[in-house]
Amino acid sequence: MPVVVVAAEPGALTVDLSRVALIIIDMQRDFLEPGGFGAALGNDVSLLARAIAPCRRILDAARAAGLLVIHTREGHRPDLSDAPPAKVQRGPADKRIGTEGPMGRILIRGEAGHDIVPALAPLPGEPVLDKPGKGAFYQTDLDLMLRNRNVETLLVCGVTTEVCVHTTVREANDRGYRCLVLADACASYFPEFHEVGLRMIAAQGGIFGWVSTTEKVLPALARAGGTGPESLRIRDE
Ligand code: TIU
Repeated sequence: MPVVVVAAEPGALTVDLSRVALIIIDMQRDFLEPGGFGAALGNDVSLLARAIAPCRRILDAARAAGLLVIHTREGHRPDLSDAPPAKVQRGPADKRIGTEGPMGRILIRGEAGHDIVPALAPLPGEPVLDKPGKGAFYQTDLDLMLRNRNVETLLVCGVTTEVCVHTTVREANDRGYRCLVLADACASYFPEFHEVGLRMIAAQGGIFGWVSTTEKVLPALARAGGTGPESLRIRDE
């Protein structure tokens, strides 16, 4: 697999494509469609739709390049035994985690709302990681999966930028992974939080990681198949 250089903030990042994984955070109906957890929190869920097409483009490219693709879902066991009371006991009583909504029980594994949106449905063999918290490392085997495959760089996309994406990037950064966050493939219910969240990642010399776009990363991934621009290649291994 080639080593490529990707344009990013705060500076270009050299990426060994043999050690990259794509992680798509929580692109679930519960966050993106009316009647789910995002809506129960009082949000305009339509704001997240803009991330679907860029996520799909990077997903297709990652699959074509043979990268490890990991999908995450935030949610809880039907008996709520893994849901902290402090998380459940928020908001109006009829719109809390575990209550019935139009897509089934809110944020509960196995319910329709917990599913990943059809455009980004995982393929057989792609790990789907169920997480009880905002961060994808908390109480999951993600770190083990990445270390077993010698992953050093994470391409990160999904929702929401300042909540589950940010928490995951912070967790990954502390564990020694290099995170390359794809701005257009992330979204927030609060556009200003999206913008500031991304700036927080790249500020101070990249205090949490790097920020780029699908447009900049796609040609680099194409190098894995030998078709991307030669100018992006540092060396083939
Ligand atoms: N509320 C909000 O912005 N996000 C979440 O609750 N979870 C995720 O970000 N996935």
